[in-house]
Amino acid sequence: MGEQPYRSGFVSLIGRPNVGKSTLLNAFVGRKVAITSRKPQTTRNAIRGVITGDGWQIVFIDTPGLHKPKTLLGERLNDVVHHTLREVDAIVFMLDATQPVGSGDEFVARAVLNTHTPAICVVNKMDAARNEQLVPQLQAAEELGDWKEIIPVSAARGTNVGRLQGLLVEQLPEGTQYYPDGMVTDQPRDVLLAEIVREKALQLTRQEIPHSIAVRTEEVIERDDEILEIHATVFVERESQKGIVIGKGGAMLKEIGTRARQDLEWLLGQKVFLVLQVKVQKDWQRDPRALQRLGY
Ligand SMILES: Nc1nc2c(ncn2[C@@H]2O[C@H](COP(=O)(O)OP(=O)(O)OP(=O)(O)O)[C@@H](O)[C@H]2O)c(=O)[nH]1
Ligand SMILES: [Mg+2]
Repeated sequence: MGEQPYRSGFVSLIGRPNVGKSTLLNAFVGRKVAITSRKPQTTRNAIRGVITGDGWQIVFIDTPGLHKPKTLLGERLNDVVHHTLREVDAIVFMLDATQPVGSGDEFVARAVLNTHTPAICVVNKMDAARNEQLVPQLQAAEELGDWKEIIPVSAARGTNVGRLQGLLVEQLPEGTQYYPDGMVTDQPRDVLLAEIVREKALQLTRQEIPHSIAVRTEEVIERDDEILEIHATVFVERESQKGIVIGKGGAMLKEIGTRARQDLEWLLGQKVFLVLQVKVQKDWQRDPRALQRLGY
């Protein structure tokens, strides 16, 4: 018997907003590389997460939820999805087990099937669905398209994530190892820092504010006392939003900072001193130059 060839490839996670794509990415790599939240359109960039096994490597590409765009930012997010769809070896198409399959899912399914790339359908959040809900959902998934497999998963609990990984490895072509052993993401550190701050801001704000928030890391200082000093700016679109994000007597901004610092210290294994400021960048979601400056 000859040696097994090395298998490797790119797999994108696709679905409408909030189905759990980023949660699944984190479950695969075993670390937070993508932020998650209950608010739709959390993810704004194609984030790579890598898992390396014995004789294989999967490079996952988490994508923004595909949706009907209302702003230039929304259009950009959809462009990111369509772009990644063209360059992957396999696709994980995701549905939410707790939500009826609707036109949003049909729209995404069509985009996936049009690529003629092997696609596995994941029905996520099985932990939150009753059996009477899950069975018809799996049937609805089958009617949506011609999937290689349909598998119920709980990204939050890790149920069936290993099985899904095995199915994906089978789809990979022969290839080379793209990333060194142990590397789980190519996301620059400064981007991850800003994203963690944005995640906390999303958790603590509501209505239109989560969509209006962008965060940029301004400066990171490795201090002599081993503390990592991070300066970041939270951008909002209007003066009124600035007041809300800062909060009464600065309480909101302080809470965002405390939560972010705790996560960052845990992620980096280092003490962190986090300095946040809030700035208005008027209507940045619709402004091409502002989008560019904010990395979108
Ligand atoms: N109960 C349950 N909740 C989940 C599961 N997976 C994700 N969630 C929750 O669903 C919400 C959305 O998860 P995300 O991972 O941010 O979803 P997403 O598809 O990346 O969303 P966008 O980036 O906005 O497109 C979060 O509140 C998650 O905690 C799961 O398996 N079970
Ligand atoms: Mg996401």
